[in-house]
Amino acid sequence: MTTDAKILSALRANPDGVSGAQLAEQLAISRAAVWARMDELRKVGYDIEASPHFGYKLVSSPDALHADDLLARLGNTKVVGRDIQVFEQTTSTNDVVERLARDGVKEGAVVFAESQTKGRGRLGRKWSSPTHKGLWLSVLLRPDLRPQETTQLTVISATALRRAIKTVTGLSADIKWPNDLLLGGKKVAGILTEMSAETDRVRHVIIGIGVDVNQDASDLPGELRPIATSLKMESGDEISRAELATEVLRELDTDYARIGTGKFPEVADEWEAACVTIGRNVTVHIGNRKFRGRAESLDDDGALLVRTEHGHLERITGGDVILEK
Ligand code: BT5
Repeated sequence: MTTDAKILSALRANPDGVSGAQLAEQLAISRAAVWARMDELRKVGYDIEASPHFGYKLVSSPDALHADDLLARLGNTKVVGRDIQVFEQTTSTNDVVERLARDGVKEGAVVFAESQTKGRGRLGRKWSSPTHKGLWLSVLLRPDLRPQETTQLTVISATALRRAIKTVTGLSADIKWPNDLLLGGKKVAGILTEMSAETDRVRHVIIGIGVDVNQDASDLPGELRPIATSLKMESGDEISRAELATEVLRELDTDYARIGTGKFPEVADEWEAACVTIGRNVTVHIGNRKFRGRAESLDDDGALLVRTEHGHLERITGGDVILEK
């Protein structure tokens, strides 16, 4: 953890205040250095009171995402969030993480951007990423999985994201296979899983997560208004993006560990219970191919099993699954 992350951690652990002397001792730096760091933190929007009596006290945190703050809030995780970077703007956080992956960075690295100029969905679609309104992040993983098992990672991302949203807002999102979270039938989050693999071995996987957090209806592009929503629009409250971001990473770390210890079936059960696709009649589009059927369940790799009109069981790992009315 950086010095700033340690300071923010200590301030959060001591809501009534912590003395400069105590902080200096804990961090093995001088009291003047503590004072200088507090000044820097104030410049990026932290409201920190200083009194001779109570020492330093954190009054409020800015809405902007700040890597040190996220690290401090997250504390120790097994893998996800070992390293966090925040960019004010980037093309796509998945591109940034792709470069980290090629540079050999360890799994668990996370990149957030306050806005993306080329945020993308699957199949080259655009992802709207307005500044400071949502969470736009990507996570680098190097799982011990075969390429065909990586759908498991989209599944765990959806369950992790769903729990994080529930904890922070109280809202229960529905999951639509494979990568959408819906509130009131409208999309509030999407997941883009990109993989680099050899024939039978995954090199790395990038999980891109987009969550619409504090948009008002007027922040949504016209074409998205009928189909998208935000946590603020659904709950009526402005949501702390830093708190949600921390919770998402913590839950993802938990579910990633569940995969590593052979507990994917447990996650799959949780996913199925929240899924609006299972048990529904669907139309499946894969490239130029289109067929109808009934979504039955997830298999052990996380693929969707669809019983076609002709009675065959099809295993779906990509494409679009449209729910019929
Ligand atoms: C997805 O694709 O849902 C995956 C979205 C992943 C976005 C994250 S943000 C961080 C990381 N960096 C990236 O560049 N991407 C990831 P898909 O299922 O193909 O859905 C795309 C469709 O969702 C679009 O065609 C629109 O109809 C709709 N859409 C676009 N922006 C949206 C938004 N902000 N909220 C809800 N729906 C949106």
